[in-house]
Amino acid sequence: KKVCVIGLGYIGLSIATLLAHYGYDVMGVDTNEEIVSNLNEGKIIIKEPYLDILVKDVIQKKKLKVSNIPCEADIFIIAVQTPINKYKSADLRYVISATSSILSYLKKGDLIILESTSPVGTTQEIIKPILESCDLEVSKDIYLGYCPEKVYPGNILNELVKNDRVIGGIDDKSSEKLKEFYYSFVKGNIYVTDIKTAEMVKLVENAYRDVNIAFANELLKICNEIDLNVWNVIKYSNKHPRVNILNPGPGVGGNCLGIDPWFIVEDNQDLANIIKLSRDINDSMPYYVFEKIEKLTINILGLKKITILGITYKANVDDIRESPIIDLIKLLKNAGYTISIYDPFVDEYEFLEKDLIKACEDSDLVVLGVDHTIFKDISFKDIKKVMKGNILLDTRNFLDRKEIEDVKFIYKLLGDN
Ligand code: SAJ
Repeated sequence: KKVCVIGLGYIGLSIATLLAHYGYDVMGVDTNEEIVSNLNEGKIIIKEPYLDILVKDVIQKKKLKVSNIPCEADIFIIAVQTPINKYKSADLRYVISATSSILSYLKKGDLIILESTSPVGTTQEIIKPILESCDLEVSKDIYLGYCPEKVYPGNILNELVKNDRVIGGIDDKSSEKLKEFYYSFVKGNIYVTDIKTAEMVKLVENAYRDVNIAFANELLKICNEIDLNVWNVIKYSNKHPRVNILNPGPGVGGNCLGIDPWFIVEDNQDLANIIKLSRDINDSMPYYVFEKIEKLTINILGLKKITILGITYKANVDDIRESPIIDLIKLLKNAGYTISIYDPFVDEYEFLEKDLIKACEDSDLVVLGVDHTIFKDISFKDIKKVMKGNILLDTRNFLDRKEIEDVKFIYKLLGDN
């Protein structure tokens, strides 16, 4: 069977590659010429474990082809981004143009799947009318469904296969076709429900995680005020069999948790209170870290240099989209701090140094922004030698306090006074 995947970001490229690996003839489509030409040469700019090896293999075997225009296929998967605009409202232009782009390639019997995380109602109210603007009728000539991805960046290829799916078809036949298709490569369970429920479930999963993290961040602020170590409070609370609080930190980033909850808020302004407040609490964290840095450096005279270790939105990925550390850097920059950054996952960014020691030269304060596993190997003794100051702020409770203090750093954990 032929599959055409529209959108070759983290999700689209991964699913296209996996399907090609499972024997489908796949056409991956992206309007970005650079992505297409790079992939055609077997080059991939996304850093995701094993993806580069698999992409090279399926491109070489010609099971995956890449182009900037779609082609005829039996199954079309739409996996483009659904960002929010400055009013926190879903920007569906990519979903709309992706759907429009396949119209002239559709034929009777085709199955169209929306995988992009979308506001409730998108498949029925936006995608269906566009598909029917050609002379094919949904449910009679072509089939339509929603199947969001639930993969975890850093472990995408594994989770694409292993995770359970909650999917919805526009009618029974569509659901049947969706189920058959996903069972051809998914090893998890596939639960079939109606489209709107499937759309809402995807939003709820990420909103749930966002609310839980906001709770942890609120606890951090409270514990700071009453001089308690929030990390211990959470650790011991989680010993209860029915309590599972996530980690506080410098804020919530990425393309999912900081965006998807707004799709619920937008459509339910009067009711979505906790969800909206949680977004605001999580968005306040970079400013909270900034204020902490101001306090820690208040007695330093003249230019103040801050070194940031890690700027991606979370550990062990290369993605800096919506990263709270990027927000922190903007605040520091506006306040006149000299900044240098060390993040081996990132190839290019203002203030980025390729060498850790160089990044720390003459620095007054080092901030651990992201808990990349490789940061465990850093020699803080070497860093200390080249620094002007001696303060280290750990925003993730990742480093070993004793080890850091042994080399004469003042170790501050986010939440400490
Ligand atoms: N974070 C915390 N504290 C925590 C966990 C995370 O502050 O305890 C922060 C991270 O540092 C990061 C942000 O939250 O900035 C988001 O990270 P994440 O670990 O929640 O995961 P994502 O955004 O990479 O992936 C999420 C996952 N959703 C859920 O687990 C419910 C993934 O399964 C989804 O497929 C993905 O969103 C998506 O594409 O929607």
